[in-house]
Amino acid sequence: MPGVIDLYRVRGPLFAGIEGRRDRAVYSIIGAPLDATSSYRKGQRWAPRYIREASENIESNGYYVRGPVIEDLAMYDEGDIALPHGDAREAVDRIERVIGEVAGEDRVPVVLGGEHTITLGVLRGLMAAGYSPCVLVLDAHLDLRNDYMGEEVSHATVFRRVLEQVHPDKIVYVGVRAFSEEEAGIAESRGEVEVLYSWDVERMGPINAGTKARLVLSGCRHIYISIDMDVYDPAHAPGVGTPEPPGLRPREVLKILVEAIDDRVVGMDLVEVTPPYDCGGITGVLVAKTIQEVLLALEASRRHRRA
Ligand SMILES: [Mn+2]
Repeated sequence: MPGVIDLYRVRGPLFAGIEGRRDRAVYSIIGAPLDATSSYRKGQRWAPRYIREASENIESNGYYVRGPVIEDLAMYDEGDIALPHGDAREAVDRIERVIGEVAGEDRVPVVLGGEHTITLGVLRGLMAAGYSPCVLVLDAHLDLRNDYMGEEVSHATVFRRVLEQVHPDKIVYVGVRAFSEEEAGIAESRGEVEVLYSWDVERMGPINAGTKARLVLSGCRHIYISIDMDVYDPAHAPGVGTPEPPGLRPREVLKILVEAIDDRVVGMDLVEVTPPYDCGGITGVLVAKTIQEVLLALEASRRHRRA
């Protein structure tokens, strides 16, 4: 029987306000507060707490996903990984070790960044746990430079390192609209990379774009999702490290996601939220809503498979 303390105690912020139980968890919420290499706006290290706080203050039902609500999910909020602020390589190594353990215990890591560089550590951790997932990336950028200002492990190079060191079965980008010539060349020359540019999404509409992404992922045994919040138009997500107008609208992004994904997802990250540059909490509530809609889509897919 719950005591008075359970009625009146407040702990947190915790993702969606849910403390959860680790021994029963399917999803592990983990913060990776890194902003070591941010080239324009810094402050991604403040994002995990900011996202949790916003997530405690939105409603728990889905927008496109009907049925499950967020309280139905077996979630556990692990807290944040302690990361050194000036050392991206050491941070990536620590993330790899933590995620390797979480995935090895059969939980799906839901990682709150942090700059985009953290994705390299999460994917390495999943590989250490025996997964070789396809990767669905929502991002305004390709992040395929070989180095950025001499740094090889950086938010601007993260998927070049992923291609070299992690070898996913396939990478599918959605919403890309900003890249250098070098990056476009890499994307074109690698057979495992598919790009649905922002203008493709505009032409096809979100349902067809989601269906296209699903088709590309159809042969994949496992899927990893990386969502850079700058995929949204800066009007909807101003609090990001490198905003790039014009971008996708919230209903487009959510529709694409729910069309494209299912319970083959073994991990995800939400990156580049930069609270000091947010306005009125817009980016905070949108990132919380995005995570929630994805988790509900995965839960609906699990239920459908069991039925
Ligand atoms: Mn980006």
